[in-house]
Amino acid sequence: MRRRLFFALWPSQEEQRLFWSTAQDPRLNFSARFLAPETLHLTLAFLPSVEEEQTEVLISLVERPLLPMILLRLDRLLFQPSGKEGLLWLTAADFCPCLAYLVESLQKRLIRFGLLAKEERPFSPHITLARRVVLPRRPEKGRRQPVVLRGLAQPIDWRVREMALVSSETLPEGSRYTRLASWALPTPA
Ligand code: 2AM
Repeated sequence: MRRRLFFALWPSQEEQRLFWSTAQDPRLNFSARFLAPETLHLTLAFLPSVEEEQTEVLISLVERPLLPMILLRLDRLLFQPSGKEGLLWLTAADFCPCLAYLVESLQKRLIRFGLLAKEERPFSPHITLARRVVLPRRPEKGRRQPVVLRGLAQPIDWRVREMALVSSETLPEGSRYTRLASWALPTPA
């Protein structure tokens, strides 16, 4: 059986609630399908079709000493166009190079072991907070361009503690995520 898997940075429950709350702002006047707080995460690598037997190989590819310390300052809500609607992303003006390092080293290993085709989309770190977002007014010009909806009055410093390998199933009520493995990231002493 084939499964849809992904590697992600996984927040604690408190962090998930904090991320979720950034979008609960009455000034953000749009229609959307908000995701449940306990599903929020930052995807590092997406593997759309993996044979179940390959899961152990995938887990063994991650070597704990290669995991960097990661601190992310999340500071903005972005509308990311997607077809006729869009996505609401919690993201940042700048990301620590440690994140690109982690993604590149993961991708290299996944490609080397034939588990990932060459990644076509440039990595654009984000936490999706809502799907099917329809803005009341969307600029005609540059309809495919992302729009910064607002900066956070108080940026969130996310000291990432966990990376996970997660399976994703699509159900009528939304995606169901199951963590198959997780790794602790180093944190300052
Ligand atoms: P998203 O948050 O940007 O939608 C499980 O579906 C996770 O994998 C989601 O976080 C989703 O990212 C990501 N994902 C789904 N389809 C993808 C694709 N084609 N390429 C990269 N990431 C994808």
